Amino acid sequence: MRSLLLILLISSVCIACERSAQENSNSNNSASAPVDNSAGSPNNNNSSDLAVVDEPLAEDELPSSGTIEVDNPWIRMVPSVSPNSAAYVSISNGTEESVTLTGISSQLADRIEIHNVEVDAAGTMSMFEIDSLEIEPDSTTVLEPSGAHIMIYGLKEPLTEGEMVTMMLSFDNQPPIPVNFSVK
Ligand SMILES: [Cu+2]
Repeated sequence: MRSLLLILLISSVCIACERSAQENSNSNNSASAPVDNSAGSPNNNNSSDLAVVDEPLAEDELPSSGTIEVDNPWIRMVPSVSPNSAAYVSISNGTEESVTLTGISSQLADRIEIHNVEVDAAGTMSMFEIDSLEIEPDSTTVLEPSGAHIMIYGLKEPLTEGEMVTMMLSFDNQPPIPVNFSVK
């Protein structure tokens, strides 16, 4: 029964994820339409220059920072009736030693766990708690929808779209890092 509930929950999270990805791409399309209409204007050239500048460096070109860095931290917006949500973030280990994420704490919720997902032979995805998540030296571990994630149980207050929520990431051999997650 418990695992059935988990499966239902992860499927609804995945469906919500796909829907929001679709909405994003739709809104991107409509936002870019006016630019297409003004083809040949100087603005058009500027935007393509910017696109080149914005292109992220390949992972192996990133300078070694010597520290732990996070990118794109966000929490999934859920309706106020939903007590649970999930959070995602990319964690880069710029140190020369392997670093292990050991936990997440916040006033936001009753319980926060690190989860991973697996797909069985029938293609059914389920999620399960893991004690920790290792990040190799000079590498980035991405927590993302349909992959490893931060599971949030028992929200103390409903989430508000656009708000920032601080959660503390703890590691085995590094000081804890406070991270501002944006609700979206
Ligand atoms: Cu989960």
